[in-house]
Amino acid sequence: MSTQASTPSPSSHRRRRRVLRPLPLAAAGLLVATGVYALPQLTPGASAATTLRGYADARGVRIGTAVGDSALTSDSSYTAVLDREFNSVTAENAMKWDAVEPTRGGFDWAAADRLVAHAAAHKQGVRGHTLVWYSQLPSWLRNGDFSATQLNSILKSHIDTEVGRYKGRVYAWDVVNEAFNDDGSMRSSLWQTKLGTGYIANALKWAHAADPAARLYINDYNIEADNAKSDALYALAKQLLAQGVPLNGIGFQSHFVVGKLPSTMKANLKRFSDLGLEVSVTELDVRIPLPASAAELAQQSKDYKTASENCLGVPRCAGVTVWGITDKYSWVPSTFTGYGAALPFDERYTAKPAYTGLSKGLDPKA
Ligand code: G2I
Repeated sequence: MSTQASTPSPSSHRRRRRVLRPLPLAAAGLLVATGVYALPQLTPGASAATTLRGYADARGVRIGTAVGDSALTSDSSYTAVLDREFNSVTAENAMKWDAVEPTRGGFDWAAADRLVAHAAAHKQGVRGHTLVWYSQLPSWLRNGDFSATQLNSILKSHIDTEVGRYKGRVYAWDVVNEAFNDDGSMRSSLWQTKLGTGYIANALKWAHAADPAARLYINDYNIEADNAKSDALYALAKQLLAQGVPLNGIGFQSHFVVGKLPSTMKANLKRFSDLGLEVSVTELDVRIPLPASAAELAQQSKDYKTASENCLGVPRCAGVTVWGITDKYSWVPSTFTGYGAALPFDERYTAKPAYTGLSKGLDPKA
């Protein structure tokens, strides 16, 4: 059984045989030039070694954060920390279906474009989140009563358009998000019900055709431990790879409760890495029952360190993304009543012990 509390519902066709983590930065540049491997915009020396991004740059990995559009556009304290500490960004909501295609064929790229432009200006890579999900679908799509044929072509056209728009500017996509139930069965969704599990392979193939260099992920929560859900995903990933489907990585969201990191996390990530897949921690946060005590903040620091080490200690770990910078804007308190304080910075942008824990987890010399 998972030790995590479950997250409530809110919320080249072959695998590449490279080892990501120890790749020297000079070699990374060379491979980018040859088109074999795209790890864009890592900028060694661009940031002080003692920032999160300084440590991550030195290791050739990503330290990312989810970014909300309102904070990006209205809070200069927020952007100062964002640009000092992170070499990767994920749109917290701006690239989801309801945000980009609110009416059929009517696209609104304003917020997504803002983030992609900000990232380019600050030498940050972009993780795209997310193309196929059961949640945050616009009402025209949810209520459209489309046939399987229509839905298939709607999905293809959405993926072609969104991935195509950001071709070369998004280094990895969460193509499929949260496709499984905790017991390992497929989650009931518009896609699963109308199209069957084959929608996953199709989505990956379409995304690959739209941007062959982007790393294509399946992303989920409660798969950090060795459990029924991660077993089911492992079986699917193995099958997709055997079929030559362009799956490049698995995203482990990692929404944890303080003191309850699964003890099997590292071994579990390693078994996916052993398949030749990249692994990434994509949405890390560690929530605490409020008010947080000094002991809980100290434990949270250890949890951030352990979670990042659990990924970076595995071959093919591409990096760690936290699901927000500051407790000021975290999704946690509105979803888990009585919990909060889940992120590395407090509401006033003071670094918490968790920041130090995350730094230690990233530090190549630690
Ligand atoms: O729920 C946490 C995350 C779980 N994994 C997938 C992620 O995409 C998900 O992110 C959260 C965002 O952090 C929230 O900000 O996804 C939620 C939606 O499922 C986001 O919340 C929504 C609010 O529920 C809406 O009321 C709001 O309109 O954000 C929307 C845009 O601000």
